[in-house]
Amino acid sequence: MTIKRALISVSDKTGVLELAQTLQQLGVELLSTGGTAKLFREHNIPVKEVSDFTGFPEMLDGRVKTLHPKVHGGLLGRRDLPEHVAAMQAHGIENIDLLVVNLYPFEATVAKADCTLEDAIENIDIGGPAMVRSAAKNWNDVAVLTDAAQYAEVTAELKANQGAVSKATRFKLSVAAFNRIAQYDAAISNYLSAIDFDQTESAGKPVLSQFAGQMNSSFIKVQDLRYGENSHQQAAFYRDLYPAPGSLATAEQLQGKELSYNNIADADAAWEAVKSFNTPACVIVKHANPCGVAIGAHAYEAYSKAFKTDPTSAFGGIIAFNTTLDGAAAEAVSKQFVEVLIAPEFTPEALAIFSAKANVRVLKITLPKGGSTAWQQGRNAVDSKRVGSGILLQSADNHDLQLADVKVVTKLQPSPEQMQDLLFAWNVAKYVKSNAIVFCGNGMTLGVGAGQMSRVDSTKIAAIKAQNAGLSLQNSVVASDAFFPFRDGVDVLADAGASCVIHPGGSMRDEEVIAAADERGLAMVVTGIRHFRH
Ligand code: 93A
Repeated sequence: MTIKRALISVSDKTGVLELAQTLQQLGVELLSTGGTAKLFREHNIPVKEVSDFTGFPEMLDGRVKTLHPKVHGGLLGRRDLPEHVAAMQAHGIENIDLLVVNLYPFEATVAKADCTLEDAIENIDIGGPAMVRSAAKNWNDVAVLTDAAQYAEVTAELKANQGAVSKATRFKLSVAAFNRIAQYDAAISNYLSAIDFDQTESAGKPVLSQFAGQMNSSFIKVQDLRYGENSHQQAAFYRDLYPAPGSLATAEQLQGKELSYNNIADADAAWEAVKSFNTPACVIVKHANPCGVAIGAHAYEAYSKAFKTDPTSAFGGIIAFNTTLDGAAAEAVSKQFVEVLIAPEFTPEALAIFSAKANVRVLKITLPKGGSTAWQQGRNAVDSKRVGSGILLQSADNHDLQLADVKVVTKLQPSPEQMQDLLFAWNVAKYVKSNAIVFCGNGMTLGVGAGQMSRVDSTKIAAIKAQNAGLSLQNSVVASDAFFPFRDGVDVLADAGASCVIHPGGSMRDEEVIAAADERGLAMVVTGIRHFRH
């Protein structure tokens, strides 16, 4: 299909002059709206105003520019149906073969701190999306460009084919166009749904409520996955339209096989956990749970300690660092079977070591800048979980416990070192599925009990795992993600060798639980915060 007439109407003028010049050289007639036509004229590119084409002026502050049957007929009319051709001829409607549109910048406008409701409304494009839909529907006869990033490829195709665009390209462009419109409408719907109308009226500026509108978040497909959690399940990976800096969706894969569904889920668990530490740390994840977590002076030390927690489970694990992976750490990691390796930076030595292991998936994720709360930036503000024909939403578990927030409730006080380990254990427990019990010592996990229905069983499992790894729990510290409903949980910890425990507190039987800790010679610290994770 050779392009003879193109309509170009763009808010973002990036790259549009080059595109128009190419079209002009190919003998394409150009139609444009006010601002775009002005730009072309300034650059001596011949152009016809849409208002001259339709015989109808742009009006109502530009709200009506292209909403005209000569435009929509020219985009929608089927070239293969004699009735369409005859109707178009009867009404003087000429074909428009190429549409180039990018929309009023609604998303960028509402992202500005001083955006008023009126600004937002004025930046809702009506004519642009209408034309894009017309052209995309009629993809068999019309090509549609909705993003400057598409210009280069299509220009190359036009030049190589004497001004023609293939059917496959037209279909691809149509899909991209409908995706763009879906995103755009979702952004509008999201924003307007989040407006608290009464508060906005009284404040005189937009007041947004926390959760309203979250459901219309727009996602972009990153890739189809070979299968889901199991090989009989189909799967795909979608990312947010605007991924947060430091989030998994911003990962750059430097080498290795294609990521699987489970790889992505586990990589996210490992990355979210590791970036919550503000000293060099390593997290090894298996089946969505950390099976080894440690901090150290550098990546090598952190990894060596994390690996010791549970070498058996670490086999085939996902390993994440929050610090540069250097040659020493890479050398150590390469001795084990690893599925995915994640770090914010890699030294050339580290990359060379892994390039010899072509299957290992190596992901680079740039850490967000901005001090101690930077790790929270790359997290989703809202967590979601599908339930039968519904969805549960909640704000993400971003609580960051500080030393000043905790209270010692026993006669025994933890030493400063023990307190550091307690805070470390507490942070790890946050990333372990409930019921979570995490024994630690010297900045590393010693035994992790995860995902049990009984807290006592989680404790027993954590102790068994420490024993299997040849680690002693004598004088260890331990974190529990939720309170102890009875004293039996405390007795099991004491039997295992723990000397200090951190937990939320707040049970009906707190007195009984604290008395048990005193009786067993444990120091107990309460946080007042719970970290269930399911
Ligand atoms: O105000 S509109 O919703 N009404 C229209 O009829 C219309 N036609 C094109 N916005 C309309 N457009 C948009 O104008 C395009 O989507 C594009 O973003 C912009 C280009 O205007 P100009 O060429 O004047 O800079």
